[in-house]
Amino acid sequence: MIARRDLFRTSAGVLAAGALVPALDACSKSSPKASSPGSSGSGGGKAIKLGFSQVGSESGWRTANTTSVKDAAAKAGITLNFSDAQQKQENQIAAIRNFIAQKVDVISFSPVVTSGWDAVLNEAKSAKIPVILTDRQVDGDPSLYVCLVGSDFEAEGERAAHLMEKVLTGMTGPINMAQLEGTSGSAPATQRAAGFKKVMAASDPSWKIVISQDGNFTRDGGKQVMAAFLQSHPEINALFAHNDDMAIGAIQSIVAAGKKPGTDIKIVSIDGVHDGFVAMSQGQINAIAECNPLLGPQLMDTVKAVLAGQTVEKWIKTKESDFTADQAAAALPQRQY
Ligand code: GYE
Repeated sequence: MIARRDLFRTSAGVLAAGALVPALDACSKSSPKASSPGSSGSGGGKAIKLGFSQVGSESGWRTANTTSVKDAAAKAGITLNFSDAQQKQENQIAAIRNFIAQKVDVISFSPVVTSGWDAVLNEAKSAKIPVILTDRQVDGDPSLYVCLVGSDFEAEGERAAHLMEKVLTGMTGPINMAQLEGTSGSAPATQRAAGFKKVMAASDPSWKIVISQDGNFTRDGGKQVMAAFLQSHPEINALFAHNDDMAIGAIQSIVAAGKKPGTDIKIVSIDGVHDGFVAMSQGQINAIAECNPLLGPQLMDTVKAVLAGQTVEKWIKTKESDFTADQAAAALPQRQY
């Protein structure tokens, strides 16, 4: 039996956090489908079948996450049935039903929005297939999934606000901030906004968010929404974007409006993908709160542990860092996504 501590320490040095739950609590106690630890992979035995429903391909973060999941499954000898939901909840529900019909051993998905999952998760429960959430949370019955492997988005919002405090240090006059929100109803959009607001409320009272809107985590969304913001609110001098891709889209509209991104409009975003780091090294993004998409190895470790009947943490968090523009050029060559 592998010790739990070792199990959740990945090569990236990521540590588990949160409450311990029996891995089979939600689903597979009565009929564990898995074989003993080590039955998958290069040795003998049948490979574990994992059904994975991805949100889509809206951002650089998502692309890196998809690659990480696919690579880690291959490395772990897990047979992956991968399905792309194109940012639509109905596609994810259909994919999960499909996985149930195919009798996969485990289902994992990154829920596009937080609500509306209990019915399909109950179907998985009836089929005794354990469900592991990855990346994003749901707000329904927590007994319907074993655990979540993913980031603390509220903490990311708080970290982004602290970075904004740093970036705005020394600026005089009112701060008229714009916010580009991620997909409405998604965990990262709701929680990043909440974390940011919480810190902001305790910061300089001259800060205000003058406008905030959904840019759907895409470059094009960020570009379109920022163009509209600049029309209606030419006084904007700071931007909080819920991801790098929207910040990069916004930069195009800021330039088109004859302003200098990173100077006339200070920009803080979240993720830390390659293109975000490039924009930061050019001074167009002032700071980034990292959100690590490389969840594949942790997810595969968790899949094996759950099927082996081991106890896992209810929320397996990821370790992340903060970066400001002055650190970007030096950090860029080491970035893994
Ligand atoms: O920040 C964004 C992506 O759920 C953490 O989704 C993820 C977010 C990520 O589209 O770029």
